[in-house]
Amino acid sequence: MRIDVVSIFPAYLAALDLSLVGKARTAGLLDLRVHDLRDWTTDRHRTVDDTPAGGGAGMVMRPDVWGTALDDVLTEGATLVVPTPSGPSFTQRTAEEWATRPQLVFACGRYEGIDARVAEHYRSAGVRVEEASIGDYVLNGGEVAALVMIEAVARLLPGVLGNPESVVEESHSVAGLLEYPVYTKPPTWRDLEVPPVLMSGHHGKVARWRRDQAIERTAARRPDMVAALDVDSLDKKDRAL
Ligand code: 6GU
Repeated sequence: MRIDVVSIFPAYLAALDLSLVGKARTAGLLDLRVHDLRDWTTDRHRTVDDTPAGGGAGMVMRPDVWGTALDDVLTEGATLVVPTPSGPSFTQRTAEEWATRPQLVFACGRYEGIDARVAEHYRSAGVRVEEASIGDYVLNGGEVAALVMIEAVARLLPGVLGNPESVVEESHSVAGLLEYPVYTKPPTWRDLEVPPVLMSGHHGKVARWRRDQAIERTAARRPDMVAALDVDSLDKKDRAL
């Protein structure tokens, strides 16, 4: 898969050299290219913004600079992602869907955002344009949101995760539950014990305990997810919620 990021702060994306995403790049599983939007400016001051039409506070990113940049970066079949707090929510389902696309191009806006004609133009031209928010809070620009979305997508690419079972386990989050708590050695630490069932070697009991914990945790922390649970996904031994 190819991922391009266009930003006026390309240094924000340096973290993508690290960890799992960095390894995916080195292994040739991910072709990731970070671009400086100012490379497409033509004036002496490398201007990317201007005052908002209709007045008001802040600055808006100019469509002409974005247009020349995106014309250069988009390839056939590309998805243009515009991170914005006013977009629909980015979820694990979004990540799964985007992981199947040939190219994702992230257009990271700053200030009050990118002139709305940019998204409109590429949509009319037949490009898949996806505005997306990573949560109900406001960041200073799309870069950190792009980092979040890229990591969520990259770890789903074939061959990227060392252990594909950890993706399957998470599809418990497909079943709509939070993950159960995890433990390692030592068996006692500061008077706290690893739950004895996990030391029992009884795989059936361990699986049942983990599922109970996942349900309890979800009920306590995310009642909204319990309300949305598909009844058919529950087994007879699942506790009354
Ligand atoms: Cl995608 N961008 C910005 N600027 N703020 C956000 C966001 C995105 N998602 C949540 N807050």
